[in-house]
Amino acid sequence: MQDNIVIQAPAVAQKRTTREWQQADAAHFLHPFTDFGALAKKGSRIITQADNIYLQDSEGHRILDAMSGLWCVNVGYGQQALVDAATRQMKQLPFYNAFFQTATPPAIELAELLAQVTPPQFQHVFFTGSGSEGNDTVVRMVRRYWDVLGQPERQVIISRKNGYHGSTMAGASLGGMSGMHAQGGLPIPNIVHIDQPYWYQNGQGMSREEFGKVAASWLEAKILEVGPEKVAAFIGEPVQGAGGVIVPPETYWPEIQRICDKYNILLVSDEVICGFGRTGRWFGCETMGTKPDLMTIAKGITSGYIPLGGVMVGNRVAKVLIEQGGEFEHGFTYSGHPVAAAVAVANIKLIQQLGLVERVHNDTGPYLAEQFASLREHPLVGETQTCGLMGAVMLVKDKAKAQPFDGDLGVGMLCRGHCFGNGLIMRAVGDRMIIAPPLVMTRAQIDEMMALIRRCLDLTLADVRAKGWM
Ligand code: PXG
Repeated sequence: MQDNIVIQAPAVAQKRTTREWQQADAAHFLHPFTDFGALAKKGSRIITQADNIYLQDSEGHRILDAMSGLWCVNVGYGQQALVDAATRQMKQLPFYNAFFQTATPPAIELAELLAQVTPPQFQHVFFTGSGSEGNDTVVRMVRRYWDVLGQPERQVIISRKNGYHGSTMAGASLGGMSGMHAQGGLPIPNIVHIDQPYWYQNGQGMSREEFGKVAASWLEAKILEVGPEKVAAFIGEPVQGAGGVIVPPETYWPEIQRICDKYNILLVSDEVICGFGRTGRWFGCETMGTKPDLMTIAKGITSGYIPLGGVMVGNRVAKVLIEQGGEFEHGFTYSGHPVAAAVAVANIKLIQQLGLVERVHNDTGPYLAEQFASLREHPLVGETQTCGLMGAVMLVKDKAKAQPFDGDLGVGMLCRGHCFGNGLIMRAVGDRMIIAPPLVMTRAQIDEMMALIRRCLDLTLADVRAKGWM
């Protein structure tokens, strides 16, 4: 006999009005990266459902989600295969841990599948619940690696200003966001930063290729400043996502790889955004031509349908930890969560079946690049960049001089407001307008998105002129 009391739980009380949702939200829900007081006064936008690349809010508005939720819904919304995988696994075994010499079939199957779709040096994975936990794991694992090898002084991890690696203590420390460092006593010790490879802002007067090499040389300078015998690893996103879709010059990453090799330093590729097809290859490091020792993964691994992250551990590190490491004293309740793993397996298989990586590489990626390049004719647009299905449009005051607007004017936020008002989700990072749409997006949907982007740029231009800012 089964003791469980079966209650027919109602779905969320969808009957409430927008105002009622907003009031309850303001009364109880502290949102991430949000000015709590300001949002409580203004009221949240309530998203109630979604399908394919479109969201719907509580007022019935249809919105084209050009940010894939938060860089994660790679297969788009409403994929039944993922829902079925979660349902089946929840019924069979909703949870068991992987701590005490146990494992569950979905986690094993996912580990095996990841070894197939990642570059060949990766045969092992350490699961976490998020990208931030993945990067905390990276910090502990690289320090442990050098410790086991008898070089405990190799503690320093070099990362980049304006990089984003998450919001835990180590993740935020690795990240180069000054606003985050200003809260909570960050960075933690032995994490140092170099400047980002942002050609449009810092490389004017040089070709992109020249600048790429100069920006990479900052890594070597930092290694020499710290002392090569103290440096454990370098970490970076192949393309900086949250920093504003900063696509580095083609010369940058090969030079970074050369420098890491020269000083025997571990290279870590944070693939939380760039992984699982975003750049038109399975992983961003393949697009950039590097061979990392570790890769952080999350987001697109489940297309955001359920939280999951991890670290792919390359043979160089895995061999040392497995053969000489003893117990690695690190892990999370949800490391290898069976339901999350089952959804990830279904998601990766769906990406394969739909040929999404190839589609982005051969078709929609190049098409988006062409469309974004055509935006450069617009009076507000200083530069555009794309990589696979991610893109950025930089709004500037004077195109000829590459002169930005005064940051306090909030031109990017103005443009974002027009996007919201016109049924398009696009993010503003300062005055850089960015997109990372679901990889299922078709050419016709790219056309639809471009028409909305053009309209919003025109509306922003009209505002900026009316205010006399340009
Ligand atoms: N690394 C990278 C490269 C990321 O983009 C993380 C790690 C952390 O992952 P979790 O799962 O812990 O959030 C991220 C997350 C934004 C934005 O505003 C970007 C992220 C998260 C929240 C907001 O673009 N990326």
